[in-house]
Amino acid sequence: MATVNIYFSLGSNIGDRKKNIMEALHRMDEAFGGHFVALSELIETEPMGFVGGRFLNAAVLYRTSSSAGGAMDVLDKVKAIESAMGRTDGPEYDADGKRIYHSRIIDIDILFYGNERIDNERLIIPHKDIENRPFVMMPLKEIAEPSLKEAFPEYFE
Ligand code: PH2
Ligand code: MG
Ligand code: MG
Repeated sequence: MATVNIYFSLGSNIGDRKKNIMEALHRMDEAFGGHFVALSELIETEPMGFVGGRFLNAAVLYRTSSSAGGAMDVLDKVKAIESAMGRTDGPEYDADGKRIYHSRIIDIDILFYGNERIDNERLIIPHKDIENRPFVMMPLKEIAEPSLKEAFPEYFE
């Protein structure tokens, strides 16, 4: 069976952060039809780009059948999990078009979807700015397989 590797970043800075991340993983296992392949340590980080509580961040790898729905379907699934867990804020921008961030129960971001590069109104992959976000790159480097480093060496040198 042909498979695709999907790397995600997880973050929570409201409530019982560890429980939120564990619940997200449980829901992702269900949504993607199997247990994750690799999970990084959960690291505590200062919020970057806004004022709020400290985060727990992690990276996780799922391997799904490549005949499943594709990246947009994965996006729909993680957005549904965020909503089901009580996240209400949508993307918001300031007058200069810069993203405004809010504290959140759970954030699930798709970092890489196989070797695909995607850029549409809803989804940019590889995820934007990750090379400048230690809270993404530190956990990701723990779980990145050789195939990811070969496909995207610019993130791992
Ligand atoms: N997510 C952001 C913005 N800033 N800072 C930390 N430490 N962790 C995050 O997950 C995070 C952030 C946008 O999604
Ligand atoms: Mg995010
Ligand atoms: Mg997000």
